[in-house]
Amino acid sequence: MNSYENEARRSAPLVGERGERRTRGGRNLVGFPAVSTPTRNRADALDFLGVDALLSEEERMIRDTVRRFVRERVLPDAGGWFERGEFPRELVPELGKLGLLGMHIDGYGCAGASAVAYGLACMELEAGDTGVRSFVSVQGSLAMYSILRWGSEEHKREWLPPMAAGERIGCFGLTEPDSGSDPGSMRTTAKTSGGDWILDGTKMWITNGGIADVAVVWARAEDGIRGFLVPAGTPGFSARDIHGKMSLRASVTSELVFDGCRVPRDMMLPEARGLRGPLCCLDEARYGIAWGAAGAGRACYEAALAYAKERTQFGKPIASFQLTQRKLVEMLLATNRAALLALHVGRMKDEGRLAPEQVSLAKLANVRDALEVARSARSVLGANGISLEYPVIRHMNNLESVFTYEGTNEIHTLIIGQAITGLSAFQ
Ligand code: TGC
Ligand code: FAD
Repeated sequence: MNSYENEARRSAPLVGERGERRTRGGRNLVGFPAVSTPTRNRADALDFLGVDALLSEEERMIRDTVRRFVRERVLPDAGGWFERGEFPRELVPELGKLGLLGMHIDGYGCAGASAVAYGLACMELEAGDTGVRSFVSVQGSLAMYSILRWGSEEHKREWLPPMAAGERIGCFGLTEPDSGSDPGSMRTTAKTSGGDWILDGTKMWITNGGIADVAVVWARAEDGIRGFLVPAGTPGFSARDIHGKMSLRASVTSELVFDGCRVPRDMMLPEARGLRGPLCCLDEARYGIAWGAAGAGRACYEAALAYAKERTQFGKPIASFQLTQRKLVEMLLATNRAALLALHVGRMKDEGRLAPEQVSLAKLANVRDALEVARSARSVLGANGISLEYPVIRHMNNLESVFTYEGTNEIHTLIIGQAITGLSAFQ
């Protein structure tokens, strides 16, 4: 805040919160009856549409707690983790302590927060780094939610409390080398043998795979697609981390191999039948991603705005050039739209009226917008835009993965297309 703004705040008693003139005893200072003459409201560059005011006090408190955690524990090291291709495993128990793992699950040691509160947490985490939000999404919305939704009571009691505390890590194996957008074509099989299940096949691009204590694995059984819990160390199950990634570098991504992997009969998730099993879990994670992407976009906009005001060329701050202002305003439009959309679908989810195709719209729109914001912010930073000294190139590269995982841009377009036309492009 500059000294002029400081002074304006100090003399505020005569001006109400909404900008209306305050009077003393119903009369103005020269003794005439009070006439309300509203002053001009002003938008805040960092919360232009005042979305903050749409949150409850409790929601703001949760958001601020996660924001502080990100400022203290994520931002100082995020560039280094990305450069070294390192997932900050030491953060896992801290995420558990904050109640962010399985945050919107009720019971079993989980925080039982609202969908909006969970969304706000995803937004703040991804404003730090997509890898941290991805960890939280996979742990809570994919692995833990699969167990909650489709597991037996014993599965829930055994796995959910330690996963909520960050003492155990989960992963979610749906994608295969030849089966990505079309998981219905999966080749991993589950066959019964002597009262056990035998799993054979390969899962690819699995977040947390190499560090997971338990894998939720989707496989084709005689009666269709079923889900299984496979603890790390089970004979016939191995994980190999994927290297050479130029995106999501602060995240473990692995290949899971099942070679005659024998698991006891009761390790099947009894309630999941067919492709609906994994797809219901994807709805949960896609919802969090819509919020997360809004956070990544916001971080890029804020970095670009600050840089443009500081950086001088041709004797002026680059923020004064019309072409730069246009970029900043386009970023502002996108980030405000994203925050409003995320909050809107969050409220719908809390009211129990959010449809999967609406989640697709939010994921598609917010990730696409965040990627555009990141690319534009990168150009505002010039050469510094490619340096890990600034967060922008990291977010930009990370968002390329977010654009692809949990349903690509094209798949969500076709899901929405099917919803509005009644015609499937897939079959
Ligand atoms: P289709 O015939 O349409 O549906 C099969 C059954 O599933 C039901 N269903 C859904 N249920 C809940 N939520 C949804 N979103 C659902 N979509 C479909 C459907 O009602 C049906 O049920 P039933 O009981 O009648 O059998 O299936 P399809 O084979 O035509 O495929 C549809 C398609 C293409 C939309 C789907 O396969 C799809 O979404 N593909 C994208 C795959 C994907 O998103 N993979 C993500 C893997 S996990 C990941 O990326 C984690 S990233 C890490 C991180 O999050 O950080
Ligand atoms: P493909 O399906 O081969 O698609 C290639 C291109 O073809 C895309 O542009 C796609 O949109 C397009 N395409 C495909 N079908 C159509 C169509 N019908 N019409 C038009 N265009 C089409 N998976 C998991 O199961 N668990 C995880 O934890 C996980 N984590 C991941 C982490 C990272 C960092 C990444 C990058 C991926 C992860 N995935 C995970 C996998 C992810 O879900 C898949 O990459 C994604 O579903 C797309 O599959 P694919 O890469 O095989 O691409």
